[in-house]
Amino acid sequence: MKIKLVSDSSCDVKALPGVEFQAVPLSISTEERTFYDDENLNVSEMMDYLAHYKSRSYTACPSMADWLEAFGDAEEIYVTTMTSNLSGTYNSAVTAAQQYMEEHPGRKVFVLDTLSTSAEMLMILEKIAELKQAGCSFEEIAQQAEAYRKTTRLFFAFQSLHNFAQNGRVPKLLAKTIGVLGISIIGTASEQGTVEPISKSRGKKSVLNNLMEQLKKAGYCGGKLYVAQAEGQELAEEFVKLVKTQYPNAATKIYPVRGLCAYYAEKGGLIIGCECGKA
Ligand code: X90
Repeated sequence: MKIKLVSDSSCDVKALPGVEFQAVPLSISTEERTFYDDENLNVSEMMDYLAHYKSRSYTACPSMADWLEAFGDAEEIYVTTMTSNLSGTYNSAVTAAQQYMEEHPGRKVFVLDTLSTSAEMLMILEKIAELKQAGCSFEEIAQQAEAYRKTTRLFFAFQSLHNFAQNGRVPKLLAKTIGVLGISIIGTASEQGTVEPISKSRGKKSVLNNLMEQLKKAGYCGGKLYVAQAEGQELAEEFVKLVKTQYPNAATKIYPVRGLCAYYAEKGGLIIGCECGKA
């Protein structure tokens, strides 16, 4: 049986060990250029270009055809998408899944709206891979992936919300209050899958301590913790160091974001996925 895991490119990885996997690119555009968030994208070149670009920029979700192409000829497909409350990605995946199953009776596609993205979505994908390798059935995996999603959380620390505001995904007024005086915003993915600001912090130390505090409040107590960073490697390392001093056994990982998350996280942004153990 041919099995495949598929997600949109906001998962920030290109491969998953031990399973067949494909990430479907979103795109990032200005009036002059379009960047596809695929294997060939040079993320730092895109970030430099955008930092100097003064006019409007925007993003677009994958089309139904993009999803169908990624499904290929697999018989059992597990799809994760970023939150349906900020993007059309989930809807296009569902439409593709319906068409795929109609055209190929007997094949199965499970589409999970993660109501999140990035590091939390990667943790869910890894869970699905783990369940498959443990021999779970399609129905068991669907049900357990949904249950696992409820135990994970996503937090972020961003130095700017300019691109979020420009695209109408957070209020313009909120974006104006940060980015000006070296202030960072800390926030989370809400239960509805929207951006929920928590607090503002000034200075590295205060950002890191504040983040740690929020994680603990959410029930974090040393589980898996992934940090996806947008040109914020140093800050990410300091954060993981802080986590490790309190939870030496935490399974942590730091890695660079791909294009879509780079666009929204902006320079210096951190996106943190973690197991919080609460359903
Ligand atoms: O359809 C599109 O054009 C894509 C829109 C994407 C909007 C969200 C991107 C999030 C990127 C930031 C993580 C922190 C906030 C998460 C809230 C769910 C990364």
